[in-house]
Amino acid sequence: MSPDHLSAYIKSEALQLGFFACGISPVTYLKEEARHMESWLAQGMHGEMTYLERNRENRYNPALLVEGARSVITILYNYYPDEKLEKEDNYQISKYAYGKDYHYVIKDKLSLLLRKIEEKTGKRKARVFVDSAPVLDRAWAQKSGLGFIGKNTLLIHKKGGSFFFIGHIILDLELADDQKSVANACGTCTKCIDACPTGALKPFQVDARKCLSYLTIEYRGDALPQELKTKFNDWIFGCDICQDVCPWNRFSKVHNEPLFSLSHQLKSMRKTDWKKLDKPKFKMLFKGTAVQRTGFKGLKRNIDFITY
Ligand code: B12
Repeated sequence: MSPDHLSAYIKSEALQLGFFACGISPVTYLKEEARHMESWLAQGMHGEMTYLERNRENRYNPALLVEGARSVITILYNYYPDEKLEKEDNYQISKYAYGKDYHYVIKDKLSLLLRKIEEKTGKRKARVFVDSAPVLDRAWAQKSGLGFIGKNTLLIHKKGGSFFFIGHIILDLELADDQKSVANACGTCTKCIDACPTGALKPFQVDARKCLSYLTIEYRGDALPQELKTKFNDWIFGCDICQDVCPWNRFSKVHNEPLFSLSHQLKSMRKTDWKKLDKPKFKMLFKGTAVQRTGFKGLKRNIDFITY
């Protein structure tokens, strides 16, 4: 099968599996992105996410992650929900964490896609990646023509918005790549920057130390910064503000993954319930979800911080 036919086959199988979009890029060294990441790290903008300091060369060069790597296949998986948490008398959790943990859901699907590829090409040297690996997910999505990097630093698809997860298969297969790149389409809009309650955003740059997503999920300290106490806007896990205000998200479409749907128990929670949250209830509500990353102790810290 020629690289062109194989690429067309891979993309149609990816859409069959429910992915919103699929793009392909040849493995290259991410020189520009490396420069930006080095300066971002040097300014300490990653806060306590020291894992971002490790494996830097792997992050900039996928050929170090998979022997003989030739192509990066990138998928977008939609998580925009039909039902959202009630805003009235309630605390907020990011839409990406409503249902089951996306790392497992997407890894399973990418493994299925890899099997489909190997049915055509025989066994490959290949690995699947979603979020937690030393791979610059948005950079490969952009290089594969799947969208542009917005001023909120997220990958924005012009027909679908930004409520997507990004995943990859990096493999030793020469493929026809998507030569097209999508030009930035933020124009003069600064809605995300203006709406961020903590001023964490500058055009194309997040100071993670001020980002509510970082503070509610990644920051492990016992005490959250007092000066930001009134800025949490009821967010207790993650934050969607810079996406909710983005005009490109008027194109968001409801996802097709039942595992990402809100449970009725979570839907029925209100502020009094959150204040009374105990470990057994936490387990019942969040087993197998991304909220496990902050754990009961972390979520309780976030709730107490904005409640008392
Ligand atoms: C660390 C991290 C965070 C950190 C830091 C965020 C950040 N922007 O870096 C925190 C905890 C704050 C965070 C928050 C969120 N995250 Co996060 N995060 C990551 C992670 C693990 C690494 C990102 C990274 O490498 N950052 C390094 C810095 C340097 O990146 P950067 O400042 O954006 O700059 C990059 C580019 O913009 C580019 N760049 C910057 N300036 C310029 C200028 C030029 C000229 C060029 C060419 C390039 C360039 O180069 C840099 C390197 O790629 C990725 C997964 C992955 N492995 O990539 C997920 C990831 C980016 N997050 C994701 C999500 C969903 C979120 C949240 C929406 C979750 C939530 N609702 O709470 C928020 C959004 C906040 C925001 N506006 O970014 C998704 C984004 C999907 C998408 N559509 O883009 C990802 C891709 C995970 C996934 N696989 O789906 N996240």
